[in-house]
Amino acid sequence: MTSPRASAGLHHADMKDSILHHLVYTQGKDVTTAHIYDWRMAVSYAVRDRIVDRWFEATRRTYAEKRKRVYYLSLEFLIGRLLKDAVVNMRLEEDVEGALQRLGLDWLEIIEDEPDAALGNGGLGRLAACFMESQATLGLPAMGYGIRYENGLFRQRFEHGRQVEEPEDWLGQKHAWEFVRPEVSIDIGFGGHVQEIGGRAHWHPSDMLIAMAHDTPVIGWKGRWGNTLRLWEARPMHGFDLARFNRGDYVAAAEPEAQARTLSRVLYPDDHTEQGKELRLKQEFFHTAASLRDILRRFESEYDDLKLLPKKAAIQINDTHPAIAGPELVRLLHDERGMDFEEAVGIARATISYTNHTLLPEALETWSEARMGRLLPRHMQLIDRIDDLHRRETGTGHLNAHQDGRVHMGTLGFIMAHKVNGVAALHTELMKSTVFKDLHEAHPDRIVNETNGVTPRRWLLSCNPRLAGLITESIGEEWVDHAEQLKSLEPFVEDAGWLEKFAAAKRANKVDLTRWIAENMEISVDPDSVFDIQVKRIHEYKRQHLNMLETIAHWLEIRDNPNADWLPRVKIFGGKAFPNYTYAKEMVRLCNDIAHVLNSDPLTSRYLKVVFPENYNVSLAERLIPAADLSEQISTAGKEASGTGNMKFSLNGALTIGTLDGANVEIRDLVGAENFFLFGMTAPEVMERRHEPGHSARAIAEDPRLARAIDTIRQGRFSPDEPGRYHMITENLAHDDYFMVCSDFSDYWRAQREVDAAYVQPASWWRMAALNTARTGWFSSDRTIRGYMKDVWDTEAASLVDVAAE
Ligand code: 26V
Repeated sequence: MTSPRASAGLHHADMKDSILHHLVYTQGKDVTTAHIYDWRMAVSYAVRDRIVDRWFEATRRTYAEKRKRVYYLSLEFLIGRLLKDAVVNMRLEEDVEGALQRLGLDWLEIIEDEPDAALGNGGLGRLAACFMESQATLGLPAMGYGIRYENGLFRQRFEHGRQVEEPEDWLGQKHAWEFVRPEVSIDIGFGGHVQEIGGRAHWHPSDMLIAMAHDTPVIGWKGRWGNTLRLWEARPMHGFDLARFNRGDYVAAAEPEAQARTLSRVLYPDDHTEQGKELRLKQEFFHTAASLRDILRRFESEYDDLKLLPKKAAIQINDTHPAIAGPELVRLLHDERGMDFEEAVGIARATISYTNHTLLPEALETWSEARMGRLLPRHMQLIDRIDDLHRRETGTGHLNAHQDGRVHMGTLGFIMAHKVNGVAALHTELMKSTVFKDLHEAHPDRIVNETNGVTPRRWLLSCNPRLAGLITESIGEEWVDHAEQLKSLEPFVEDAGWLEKFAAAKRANKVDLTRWIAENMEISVDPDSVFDIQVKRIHEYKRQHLNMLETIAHWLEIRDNPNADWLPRVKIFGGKAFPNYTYAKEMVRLCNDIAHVLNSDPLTSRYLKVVFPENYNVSLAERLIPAADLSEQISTAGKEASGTGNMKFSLNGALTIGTLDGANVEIRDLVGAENFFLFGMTAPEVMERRHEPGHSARAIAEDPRLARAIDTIRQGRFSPDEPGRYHMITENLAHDDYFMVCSDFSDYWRAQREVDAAYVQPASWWRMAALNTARTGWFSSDRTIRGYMKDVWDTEAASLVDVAAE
């Protein structure tokens, strides 16, 4: 036996040797010439080496025990950086930090060298990433299928306050976590025609390309289980055309290759105006067809009875983006394997389930029958047969996926799934009463609720080590994979000494953020001010402009009375506006213009600052959320399906100012109404108010603060060189205001002043904050995944790999 000390030394030495080995033999670099990139790759490979055996073991067990597998099909996986995640879950921090110290390297610098893998737009993609981590932590045999976009979500820069988009080239460097699988190459066809021979349909596509797999291991907490994220890359069927090249036609020779590769080149921004783009439909089919073929191949290697498919595989489709899975699976079973059509539909339905993530009408995908018929002629026929069968089954005539010349992907998803779920209680109820009302009446057991969650490993343990340390010191570390145990923190909130430690952790996080803001933005903020944060995509329904109007009104009040004892606040905004969404881009610019004027106002800047860092992404979220006092969740009621940022903030001890929307409702129920700043109309009140003509004009007339804030923008106070710059926003607010910014303003203002009053009572503020942490363990994505396992997938976890035995 070695002493614990000596054994730690041994681990460091091991790790150091592995890092040096990879530096030399994998990176091909010498210590004297290595760049930070080389070191980061070497560290990643050394850590990866320690994951691979666990990962294989999990796969071997799944086969040996003939387990049902869950397949999560998603066009987006917003995974962010992976090195720290792997080190935290493998509990290798000490080894790695020790080794790096011996090598004279800085761990933080290594972590930050990794590009942020932004293969998603926002909540939906990040949810998929949290689910992958929870599935691995629970030991659920599962696989994620996505696209290996060469360019993820664009990088955002501000030029004179305006958003400029730049390509994000995360694969510009080698990706340390993936294994290429050239042997898993699947042919995918498009276009062409359908031929009937002897009563059977044969699809003869006119264009073919190849989907090639790249696998990334996803390791769960303590490395007890590992699953795979399989991302497809599009490749040409016939690469370079040598004959053309030899004829001197150089550009044309490279054409097929360029064309095919375009398919996995870009992530489509969640920009509802982008809809109807052929390339997007191609991506959706490419992703879904490759994944289903891979799933069936694996299934057929283990079983020879296709009827067993629903017992051995659960296919979850993340929003409608992979909803073509229904007809495609029917095609594979019926056309290609000769199964009876109705039986094929039954098997497909029993295997597939669909998650809806939005009820915004403009975000519900539809494709024109012409486009769908041209690109996927056989699927178009199958969709009509599926509609026909569904009509006979339900005795209805109006629930078709193919309607009015378009294919409605939400309806298709619904009728080809055995379960359809919403992502928060309110959202699920709204699904039943609005968009899916008729379908719900025809299938009253199909819609279920699975409230979203977030992984506490990344969103507390890893991003907030100070708070995580205090929690573990107080209640032990079991909360990390049993987050409901955070409840045992409740008695501590009565202990003044403990609350001081809680407050100290938050303060230290705020000091870190203060330093980051100073270094990166040259803005100095006071860490004793209220850190008030709204980070999410920029969208009218999320109402960043409501926050901005309140900021302006508050600023004007301070100016009226600059010598009063104002509580200092820092308003932090973060988020991207989608490239063609003009209104959202105007919101970005307005926010930057406001920041410019307020931050340089000598009368007020001590009390109020606005900070809007560029390029909000997962890594920036990890930095901001632990430092928040106040979380802004202020969407128009009924519009935010769930939100997941809201959960991350509460878990990290921020109080929420929010509407009764999405999961805010459940957060408030759990943390207690007295620990939540509620304001605004409810979803039914919003629907009613919309019918009242002139609602916004009336709200403005009734609240002089609001009127003055809007006037201040209108007069060009934030755009003196171009007073009419924000015409679009001010006119919209005054005359239309679909999202009820004006109607909710007065109540929002009231709630904000309640925040001020609460913050100056530190003992009760920190008690409220700590209760937020103690009572939001339920929002762990482990709980969400258990819900899907029971209500949707009908699966059980495998026995976890016994790490201690190794
Ligand atoms: C729609 C489209 C349509 C055009 C092409 C690209 C694209 C990409 C994504 C989307 C769907 C957006 C739906 C979405 O992201 N919903 C969010 O899902 C979160 C996770 O459930 C939830 O917390 C948010 O409230 C919800 O807005």
